[in-house]
Amino acid sequence: MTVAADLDSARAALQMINPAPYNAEAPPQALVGDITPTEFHYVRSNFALPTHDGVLEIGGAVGRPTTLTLADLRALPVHEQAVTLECAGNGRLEMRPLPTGEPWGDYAVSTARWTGALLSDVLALAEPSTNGVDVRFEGADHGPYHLAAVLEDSDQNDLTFVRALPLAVAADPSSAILVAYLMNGEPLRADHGSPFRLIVPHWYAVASVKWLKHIDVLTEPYTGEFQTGHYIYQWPDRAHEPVTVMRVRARITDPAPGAVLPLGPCTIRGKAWSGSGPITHVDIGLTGEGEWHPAQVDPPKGPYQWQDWSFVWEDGAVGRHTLRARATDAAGHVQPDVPPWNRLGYGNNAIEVLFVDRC
Ligand SMILES: Nc1nc2c(c(=O)[nH]1)N[C@H]1C(S)=C(S)[C@@H](COP(=O)(O)O)O[C@H]1N2
Ligand SMILES: [Mo]
Repeated sequence: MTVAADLDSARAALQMINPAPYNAEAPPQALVGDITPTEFHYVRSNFALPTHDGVLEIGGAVGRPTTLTLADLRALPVHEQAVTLECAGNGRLEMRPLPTGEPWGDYAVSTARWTGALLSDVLALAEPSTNGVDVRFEGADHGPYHLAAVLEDSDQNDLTFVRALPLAVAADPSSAILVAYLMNGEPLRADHGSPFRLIVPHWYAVASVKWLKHIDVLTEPYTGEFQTGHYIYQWPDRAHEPVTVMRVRARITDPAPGAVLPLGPCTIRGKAWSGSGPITHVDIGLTGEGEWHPAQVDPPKGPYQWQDWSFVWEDGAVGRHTLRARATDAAGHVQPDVPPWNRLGYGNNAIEVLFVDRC
């Protein structure tokens, strides 16, 4: 197949929301299983697909500047884990007033099995300086970015995708950050960051830099368009904050919104996840503002992936019913009723509301 035909077939099952740069939501089937098949995994890219020369360069404040190929990464101890990635803009369309930005519904979330080397092992090869503060991760993708905030170092006509993490987080093996080269057991596809990318569990997926090209240890905190320009919660009434870990959230996967259900017991199912601890409770509301009923929450199948929950609804009468699912995580975070509005529309984890009719 040609490269273009390959791309078209990789994208066929997604709901495209922007052709260039290519952004697409997952179909509802993406949320059914533990693992999202690769062809159903959402895609979010800020620039056109780049070419990557296959070499990862590690430099900056390090004792031993290092270059690594895919073969070098494969030679390091192999780590594999399922990771739920959610775009920080997921759910933006429900915020009012509507923020600018990609018009994501609620399907910019998926879970894949990622395989790679631990970032802490990769960094150790280069011997980061003890006065390192941040680690800067640069993708191979770049181009014009008309949304650029006015930052001193930003050239709107040729920005590169760069993100940073604190060195203490990046160098800690327990952060379980991967330089991943397999997705669901296969080499990464172009849209997902081939030949290798960062996978940062628990963080909104903006941290998981695709087409990883350069890693640099910095002795000053990093500032840049995708770190301190965008991906900031610009709250109307309090200090701005960087977008970091995923906020607690549940989705109802079954029944579908607007479904017409026959009378009799009916099982409501869904997924729930949080970047700050496993999900401890999911509660179901059947009457708008009324009572909550506990759902059964399955234990996590891994530390970085969404959990299943279910609730048997015994006795819905004929007519329209409103369903709500509200998750709580181990840190005690609970989903809010109203989207936490911020100017760029990040982190909408408001309780999902849908209606079904029983007949
Ligand atoms: N190099 C690079 N990495 C990137 C991005 C990008 O535009 N360029 N987008 C980020 C954002 S905002 C998201 S949500 C995830 C999406 O990963 P996926 O396309 O594999 O689902 O990639 C992140 N990594
Ligand atoms: Mo994102």
